[in-house]
Amino acid sequence: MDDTILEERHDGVAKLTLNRPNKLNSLTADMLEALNAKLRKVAEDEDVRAVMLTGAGRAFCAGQDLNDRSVAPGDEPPDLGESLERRYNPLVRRMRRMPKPVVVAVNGVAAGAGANIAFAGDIVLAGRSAKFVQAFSKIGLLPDSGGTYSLPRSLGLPRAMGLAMLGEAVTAEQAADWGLIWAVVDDDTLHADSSALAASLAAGPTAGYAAIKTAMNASLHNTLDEQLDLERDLQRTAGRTADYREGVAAFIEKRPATFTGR
Ligand code: T3D
Repeated sequence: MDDTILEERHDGVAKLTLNRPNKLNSLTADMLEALNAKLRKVAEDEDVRAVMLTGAGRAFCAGQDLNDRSVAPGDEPPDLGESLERRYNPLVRRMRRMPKPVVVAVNGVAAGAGANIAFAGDIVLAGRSAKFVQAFSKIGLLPDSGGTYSLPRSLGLPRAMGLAMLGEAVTAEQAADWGLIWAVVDDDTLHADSSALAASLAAGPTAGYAAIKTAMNASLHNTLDEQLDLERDLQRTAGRTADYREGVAAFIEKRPATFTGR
């Protein structure tokens, strides 16, 4: 049985754990396919109202497993474009388009695609000892898994370019200061804090969160007029949900809302 991606369920949360700790959870083709399959399943499962992604051991993820990329002299090099097209790009699209919140708990180093997969989460918490490395330039590559999309937008071009070219590690504190992640917490409490956050999101207005994701992600390339139109359309749909009705009723009755995700 393949156990490189562990799945647990609690409180409406599907927790997925990258599980190859002795190789810093670096990603093989099988692992990426297993992760894609699990994300596809949880996206469709109405009992899952939030997703949490983390790593086992001392790392979150060291990116592509480079043992699978070593080429003997004279051999054909691997087609990295195909690897991205078939496995990494679908993964990033699935996270960004997942119609429910994705919490990423970065428990240690996140390097190469591992860093950019973390940044594809909606809310990223990192343990104080975690670090982020755009390791690609060290092996002659450019940031992938959405890195060249998300980094300039989060950081501006000068910092994005510096990280991509220099491949220097960014500490968790610096990542939070620079706006790459939501927050830093103590290593000891990362798991509990991330699980509690994911559980609280899973008890929230799921359809509203999906609309927030759609609007926020679209804003990165839309004009103001396009964005205003999109907000109008999404708000029309949100205004017809049971959760909106419940949220308003709870406010008026001065009680906590009980959201069902519908
Ligand atoms: O190829 C495609 O399909 C295209 C897509 C590409 C996406 C990418 O992600 S390309 C970038 C690949 N990742 C890297 O270049 C990062 C390589 N790793 C590192 O730079 C360092 O390991 C870290 C900065 C992540 C951590 O450093 P450190 O000193 O804490 O640990 P370490 O000693 O280097 O690694 C511990 C073990 O994990 C070691 O194995 P060993 O010697 O104990 O048996 C090391 O070889 C292994 N490991 C770490 N990263 C990878 C890896 N094994 C395979 N692939 C890795 N990426």
